[in-house]
Order: sequence, then C-alpha cells, then structure tokens
Amino acid sequence: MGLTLYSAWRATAPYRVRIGLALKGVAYDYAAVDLIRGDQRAPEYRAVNPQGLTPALDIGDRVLTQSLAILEWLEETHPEPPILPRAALDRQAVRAMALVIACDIHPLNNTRVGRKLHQMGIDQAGILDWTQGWIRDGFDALEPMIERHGHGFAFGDTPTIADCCLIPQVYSANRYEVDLTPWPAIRAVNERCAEHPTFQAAHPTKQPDAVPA
Ligand SMILES: N[C@@H](CCC(=O)N[C@@H](CS)C(=O)NCC(=O)O)C(=O)O
Repeated sequence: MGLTLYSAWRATAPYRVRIGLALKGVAYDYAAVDLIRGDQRAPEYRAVNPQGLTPALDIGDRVLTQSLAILEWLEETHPEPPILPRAALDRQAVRAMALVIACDIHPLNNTRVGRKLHQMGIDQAGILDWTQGWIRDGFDALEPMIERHGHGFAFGDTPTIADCCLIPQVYSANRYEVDLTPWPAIRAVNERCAEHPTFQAAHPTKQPDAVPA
C-alpha cells in the first residue's frame, strides 16, 4: 500500500516531511488540509490525527504524526541516502539544529498561536512582531551552529534533517518579511538548497493545493 501525506502547501511542518520524502525518493499521495478553513479541526481530519495538526503520514496500517518523528522513521526504514550523519556527536549536532526550529521557533509561531493572540486582542502588527522576533532569536542561535558544522548544507556537504527543518523555516521567515541579512550562513544554505531538485519538488508553490500569488 502507498503512503498518503496530509499536508498544507505553506505550512512548514509538512514541508519538512516533503523534503525528507523527496530526499529518500519515496513516492506518496498528497491529501490537502486547508488550515485557513480549519479543516485540521474537523472530525474527518481528527480521525486521522487527533491532535488536529499537519503533517500526518498514512502508511497503510498506521498513521504517523510529528514531523521529526516521521523523518527519523524515514531514516530508519529507508537508510539511503542518509539524512543523519554516522557519528553520535554529529547526529546530536544535526538534531540540535532541527530542534532549535521545531521546538524553539515554530511552536510559538503556529497558526493556532496566532489565532489565540488575535483572540486576546493583539493586532496584526503585534502578531507580526511576535512572529518575526522568535524567528530572529532562533536564527541567531542557528547561525554559529551552521558556521561551525556546515559545508554547503547545514551540517556537512549533504542534506540532513537539519536542512529539512531549516529550508521551510527560511521560507516562513521570507513570508513574514524577516530581513535575512544578519545570517549569511543560513542564507548560503538556503541558496544551495534552492538549486537542489528535491528541495525544489517539495517547495510550497509546487504543491497541488498551492494558491497562486
Ligand atoms: N510539532 C508538530 C507541529 C505540527 C504543526 O504545528 N503543524 C501546523 C502546520 S506547520 C498545523 O497543522 N497547524 C494547524 C493549527 O495550528 O491549527 C510537528 O512537527 O509535526
């Protein structure tokens, strides 16, 4: 049985998984979840992922959730090409970079957090300031990590789980008009990945539910 990825074109957590699947050369069907309309909270989608968040990856006899856990599962079940380095210390460094994004930036800027801030009376400018601030904080932490470990990609000279997380986060930074000038190492990795066909295939604008600008 084939795989089905529940995804939303602009959302960064499913974008991470799309990059991982593309890097591993794994084919899948695409099931669009409209986050603006609130499809993620509908009973039909809660039956897939009770948490009401994307991504979810239906592998036939089970549905996998949480983008990083899905990427780790992918690495274990499809070892080639590797998206984690071999040495334990190097794997730690890649996971640390991924977690700066997945734990310390993204959860603070999620759709449901923006919705909550709006309900609390924060205006659009305040929410934008909030979003940009957490991205800047996280990128300040990531920049020296990439300077130290990166050789073309965030860690080393081949794509890893760190790039699966970084590229969607840079996409989000551009969407929220964060000026990337202070982080040349992040910009260099982003430019390198933009030339990579697998990263291109996973890009939001290439997804079936993409809304033209
Ligand atoms: N930790 C989760 C985060 C999932 C998540 O927050 N997904 C967002 C899209 S990037 C979502 O579906 N948000 C819907 C909402 O906030 O209502 C993961 O990495 O998979």
